[in-house]
Amino acid sequence: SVASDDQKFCLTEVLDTFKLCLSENKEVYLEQYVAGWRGLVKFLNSLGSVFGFISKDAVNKIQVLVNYLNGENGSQYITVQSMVKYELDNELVDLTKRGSHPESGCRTLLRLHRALRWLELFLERLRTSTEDSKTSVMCAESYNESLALHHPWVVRKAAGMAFLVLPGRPAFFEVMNVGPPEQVVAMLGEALPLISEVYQITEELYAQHLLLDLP
Ligand code: 1PX
Repeated sequence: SVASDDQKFCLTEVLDTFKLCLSENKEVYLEQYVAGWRGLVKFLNSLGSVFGFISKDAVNKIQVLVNYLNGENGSQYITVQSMVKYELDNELVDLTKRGSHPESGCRTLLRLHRALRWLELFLERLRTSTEDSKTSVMCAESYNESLALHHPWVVRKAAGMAFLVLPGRPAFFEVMNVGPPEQVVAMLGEALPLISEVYQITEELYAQHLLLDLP
Protein backbone atom coordinates (compact mmCIF):
# COMPACT_ATOMS: atom_id res chain seq x y z
CA SER A 1 0.00 0.00 0.00
CA VAL A 2 0.98 3.63 -0.36
CA ALA A 3 1.12 4.06 3.42
CA SER A 4 3.61 1.26 3.98
CA ASP A 5 5.68 2.46 1.03
CA ASP A 6 5.88 5.82 2.70
CA GLN A 7 6.98 4.24 5.92
CA LYS A 8 9.75 2.32 4.20
CA PHE A 9 11.03 5.48 2.54
CA CYS A 10 14.72 5.40 3.16
CA LEU A 11 17.35 7.87 2.07
CA THR A 12 19.86 5.10 1.29
CA GLU A 13 17.83 4.08 -1.74
CA VAL A 14 17.63 7.66 -2.94
CA LEU A 15 21.35 8.19 -2.70
CA ASP A 16 21.92 4.80 -4.36
CA THR A 17 20.13 6.14 -7.43
CA PHE A 18 23.06 8.46 -8.00
CA LYS A 19 25.33 5.39 -8.19
CA LEU A 20 23.27 4.19 -11.14
CA CYS A 21 23.86 7.50 -12.91
CA LEU A 22 27.34 6.63 -14.08
CA SER A 23 27.86 4.55 -17.19
CA GLU A 24 30.96 2.41 -17.67
CA ASN A 25 32.71 5.17 -19.60
CA LYS A 26 31.66 7.73 -16.99
CA GLU A 27 28.77 9.34 -18.77
CA VAL A 28 25.81 10.50 -16.66
CA TYR A 29 22.45 8.87 -17.38
CA LEU A 30 19.74 11.52 -17.36
CA GLU A 31 16.96 9.14 -16.35
CA GLN A 32 18.77 8.06 -13.18
CA TYR A 33 19.87 11.61 -12.42
CA VAL A 34 16.27 12.74 -12.55
CA ALA A 35 15.16 9.73 -10.50
CA GLY A 36 17.68 10.71 -7.83
CA TRP A 37 16.20 14.20 -7.66
CA ARG A 38 12.68 12.78 -7.47
CA GLY A 39 13.64 10.83 -4.38
CA LEU A 40 15.27 13.87 -2.80
CA VAL A 41 12.17 15.95 -3.44
CA LYS A 42 10.06 13.26 -1.79
CA PHE A 43 12.33 13.49 1.21
CA LEU A 44 12.12 17.29 1.23
CA ASN A 45 8.31 17.13 1.11
CA SER A 46 8.29 14.85 4.15
CA LEU A 47 10.01 17.66 6.10
CA GLY A 48 6.97 19.91 5.78
CA SER A 49 5.16 22.41 3.61
CA VAL A 50 7.56 25.28 4.39
CA PHE A 51 9.83 23.73 1.80
CA GLY A 52 7.07 23.72 -0.80
CA PHE A 53 8.51 26.61 -2.80
CA ILE A 54 11.80 24.77 -3.08
CA SER A 55 10.36 21.40 -4.03
CA LYS A 56 8.00 23.05 -6.51
CA ASP A 57 10.90 24.55 -8.41
CA ALA A 58 12.80 21.25 -8.33
CA VAL A 59 9.70 19.39 -9.58
CA ASN A 60 9.30 21.87 -12.45
CA LYS A 61 12.87 21.33 -13.54
CA ILE A 62 12.61 17.56 -13.21
CA GLN A 63 9.49 17.69 -15.38
CA VAL A 64 11.21 19.73 -18.10
CA LEU A 65 13.91 17.07 -18.34
CA VAL A 66 11.42 14.18 -18.22
CA ASN A 67 9.52 15.79 -21.10
CA TYR A 68 12.70 15.82 -23.19
CA LEU A 69 13.42 12.20 -22.23
CA ASN A 70 9.93 11.13 -23.28
CA GLY A 71 9.76 13.44 -26.27
CA GLU A 72 10.39 12.66 -29.92
CA ASN A 73 14.12 13.33 -29.54
CA GLY A 74 14.34 11.31 -26.33
CA SER A 75 17.18 9.18 -27.66
CA GLN A 76 19.38 12.31 -27.72
CA TYR A 77 18.77 12.74 -23.99
CA ILE A 78 20.06 9.37 -22.73
CA THR A 79 23.11 10.94 -21.11
CA VAL A 80 24.00 14.47 -20.05
CA GLN A 81 26.87 14.25 -22.55
CA SER A 82 24.58 13.40 -25.46
CA MET A 83 22.09 16.09 -24.38
CA VAL A 84 24.78 18.77 -24.37
CA LYS A 85 26.05 17.70 -27.79
CA TYR A 86 22.57 17.50 -29.31
CA GLU A 87 21.33 20.83 -27.95
CA LEU A 88 24.52 22.69 -28.87
CA ASP A 89 24.78 21.16 -32.35
CA ASN A 90 21.17 22.14 -33.03
CA GLU A 91 21.37 25.58 -31.43
CA LEU A 92 18.75 24.75 -28.84
CA VAL A 93 20.46 26.62 -25.99
CA ASP A 94 20.26 30.33 -25.10
CA LEU A 95 23.95 30.91 -24.41
CA THR A 96 24.19 34.51 -23.22
CA LYS A 97 20.69 35.85 -22.67
CA ARG A 98 17.20 34.46 -22.48
CA GLY A 99 15.76 34.04 -25.95
CA SER A 100 13.85 31.42 -27.86
CA HIS A 101 15.05 28.48 -25.71
CA PRO A 102 14.37 29.54 -22.12
CA GLU A 103 13.95 25.94 -20.96
CA SER A 104 16.77 24.09 -22.68
CA GLY A 105 17.83 20.81 -21.13
CA CYS A 106 21.30 22.31 -20.59
CA ARG A 107 20.16 25.32 -18.54
CA THR A 108 17.57 23.30 -16.65
CA LEU A 109 20.06 20.62 -15.65
CA LEU A 110 22.57 23.31 -14.66
CA ARG A 111 20.17 24.44 -11.90
CA LEU A 112 19.96 20.92 -10.50
CA HIS A 113 23.69 20.50 -10.94
CA ARG A 114 24.32 23.54 -8.73
CA ALA A 115 21.90 22.10 -6.19
CA LEU A 116 23.85 18.82 -6.27
CA ARG A 117 26.87 20.76 -5.03
CA TRP A 118 24.75 22.04 -2.14
CA LEU A 119 23.76 18.42 -1.42
CA GLU A 120 27.36 17.27 -1.47
CA LEU A 121 28.41 20.00 0.97
CA PHE A 122 25.42 19.45 3.25
CA LEU A 123 25.81 15.67 3.40
CA GLU A 124 29.50 16.04 4.16
CA ARG A 125 28.64 18.33 7.06
CA LEU A 126 25.98 15.91 8.28
CA ARG A 127 28.48 13.05 8.06
CA THR A 128 31.07 14.82 10.19
CA SER A 129 28.57 16.47 12.55
CA THR A 130 28.24 15.84 16.26
CA GLU A 131 25.15 15.48 18.44
CA ASP A 132 24.97 19.19 19.16
CA SER A 133 25.44 20.32 15.54
CA LYS A 134 22.55 22.31 14.10
CA THR A 135 21.07 21.15 10.78
CA SER A 136 19.93 24.71 10.02
CA VAL A 137 23.49 26.00 10.32
CA MET A 138 24.97 23.14 8.29
CA CYS A 139 22.33 23.70 5.62
CA ALA A 140 22.82 27.47 5.50
CA GLU A 141 26.62 27.18 5.30
CA SER A 142 26.37 24.68 2.45
CA TYR A 143 23.85 26.87 0.66
CA ASN A 144 25.97 30.01 1.05
CA GLU A 145 28.97 28.23 -0.48
CA SER A 146 27.03 26.94 -3.49
CA LEU A 147 23.51 27.76 -4.69
CA ALA A 148 23.32 31.14 -2.99
CA LEU A 149 26.02 32.47 -5.32
CA HIS A 150 23.48 32.08 -8.15
CA HIS A 151 20.34 33.27 -6.34
CA PRO A 152 18.95 36.80 -6.04
CA TRP A 153 18.45 38.35 -2.62
CA VAL A 154 14.74 37.45 -2.27
CA VAL A 155 15.39 33.77 -2.91
CA ARG A 156 18.34 33.73 -0.49
CA LYS A 157 16.15 35.38 2.12
CA ALA A 158 13.29 32.89 1.69
CA ALA A 159 15.70 29.95 1.71
CA GLY A 160 17.37 31.24 4.86
CA MET A 161 14.02 31.45 6.62
CA ALA A 162 13.05 27.94 5.56
CA PHE A 163 16.32 26.54 6.91
CA LEU A 164 15.44 27.85 10.37
CA VAL A 165 12.55 25.42 10.70
CA LEU A 166 14.56 22.34 9.73
CA PRO A 167 14.23 19.64 12.38
CA GLY A 168 17.19 19.18 14.70
CA ARG A 169 19.83 16.57 13.97
CA PRO A 170 18.17 13.65 15.85
CA ALA A 171 14.77 14.17 14.18
CA PHE A 172 16.45 14.76 10.84
CA PHE A 173 18.34 11.47 11.08
CA GLU A 174 15.09 9.77 12.00
CA VAL A 175 13.32 11.03 8.87
CA MET A 176 16.25 9.74 6.81
CA ASN A 177 15.22 6.32 8.10
CA VAL A 178 18.64 4.77 7.69
CA GLY A 179 19.14 3.51 11.25
CA PRO A 180 21.21 4.67 14.23
CA PRO A 181 23.58 7.65 13.75
CA GLU A 182 26.63 5.40 13.17
CA GLN A 183 24.80 3.80 10.28
CA VAL A 184 23.83 7.18 8.84
CA VAL A 185 27.47 8.23 8.97
CA ALA A 186 28.58 5.00 7.27
CA MET A 187 25.92 5.32 4.58
CA LEU A 188 26.91 8.91 3.86
CA GLY A 189 30.56 7.87 3.67
CA GLU A 190 29.64 5.43 0.91
CA ALA A 191 27.23 7.66 -0.99
CA LEU A 192 29.26 10.87 -1.00
CA PRO A 193 32.12 9.83 -3.31
CA LEU A 194 29.59 8.85 -5.98
CA ILE A 195 27.57 12.05 -5.70
CA SER A 196 30.82 13.94 -5.83
CA GLU A 197 31.93 12.04 -8.96
CA VAL A 198 28.64 12.73 -10.75
CA TYR A 199 29.04 16.39 -9.82
CA GLN A 200 32.66 16.59 -11.02
CA ILE A 201 31.96 14.90 -14.35
CA THR A 202 29.05 17.26 -15.07
CA GLU A 203 31.05 20.28 -13.91
CA GLU A 204 33.93 19.44 -16.25
CA LEU A 205 31.59 18.82 -19.17
CA TYR A 206 29.86 22.16 -18.64
CA ALA A 207 33.17 23.97 -18.17
CA GLN A 208 34.54 22.46 -21.38
CA HIS A 209 31.58 23.79 -23.34
CA LEU A 210 31.45 27.12 -21.49
CA LEU A 211 27.98 26.38 -20.15
CA LEU A 212 28.47 27.20 -16.47
CA ASP A 213 26.71 30.58 -16.68
CA LEU A 214 23.71 29.72 -18.85
CA PRO A 215 20.89 32.24 -18.31
C1 1PX B 1 19.75 14.23 3.82
C2 1PX B 1 19.59 15.43 3.01
C3 1PX B 1 18.65 15.29 1.88
C4 1PX B 1 18.04 16.60 1.56
C5 1PX B 1 17.29 16.55 0.31
C6 1PX B 1 16.75 17.87 -0.02
C7 1PX B 1 16.53 18.02 -1.47
C8 1PX B 1 16.53 19.45 -1.82
C9 1PX B 1 16.17 19.72 -3.22
C10 1PX B 1 16.50 21.11 -3.55
C11 1PX B 1 16.42 21.39 -4.99
C12 1PX B 1 16.59 22.83 -5.24
C13 1PX B 1 16.62 23.15 -6.69
C14 1PX B 1 16.83 24.61 -6.88
C15 1PX B 1 17.10 24.98 -8.30
C16 1PX B 1 17.30 26.48 -8.37
O1 1PX B 1 18.36 26.96 -7.99
N1 1PX B 1 16.30 27.23 -8.85
C17 1PX B 1 16.35 28.68 -8.87
C18 1PX B 1 16.78 29.20 -10.21
O2 1PX B 1 15.97 28.69 -11.21
P1 1PX B 1 15.64 29.60 -12.50
O3 1PX B 1 14.81 28.73 -13.41
O4 1PX B 1 14.88 30.80 -11.99
O5 1PX B 1 16.96 30.00 -13.10
C19 1PX B 1 14.98 29.17 -8.49
O6 1PX B 1 14.95 30.57 -8.47
C20 1PX B 1 14.67 28.54 -7.17
C21 1PX B 1 13.82 28.94 -6.30
C22 1PX B 1 13.50 28.10 -5.11
C23 1PX B 1 14.43 28.28 -3.95
C24 1PX B 1 15.64 27.40 -3.99
C25 1PX B 1 16.31 27.31 -2.65
C26 1PX B 1 17.24 26.13 -2.66
C27 1PX B 1 17.62 25.68 -1.31
C28 1PX B 1 18.26 24.33 -1.41
C29 1PX B 1 18.36 23.67 -0.10
C30 1PX B 1 17.17 22.80 0.22
C31 1PX B 1 17.01 22.66 1.70
C32 1PX B 1 16.59 21.33 2.09
C33 1PX B 1 16.80 21.07 3.50
C34 1PX B 1 17.08 19.67 3.82
